[in-house]
Amino acid sequence: MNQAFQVQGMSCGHCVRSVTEAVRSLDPQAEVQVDLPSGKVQVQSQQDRAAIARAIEEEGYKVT
Ligand SMILES: [Cu+2]
Repeated sequence: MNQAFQVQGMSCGHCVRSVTEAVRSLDPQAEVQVDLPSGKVQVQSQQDRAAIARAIEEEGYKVT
C-alpha cells in the first residue's frame, strides 16, 4: 500500500537517511522515497499509517 506523508524539518541527506531508516526499522521491506525540497515522503508498506508517522516523529521530525 502506498502512503504519502508530509514531513517538516528535513534539511539534508542525513535527515533523509534518518527518516528512511526509521521507517525501515518498522518494516524492513518498506520502499521509502523522500523528496527533500518538498518534504514529501512516499512509503510502500503494509504497516499502519500511524505507526509509520510515529517512527518518523521519534526521529525528531514533524508529520503534518
Ligand atoms: Cu539533515
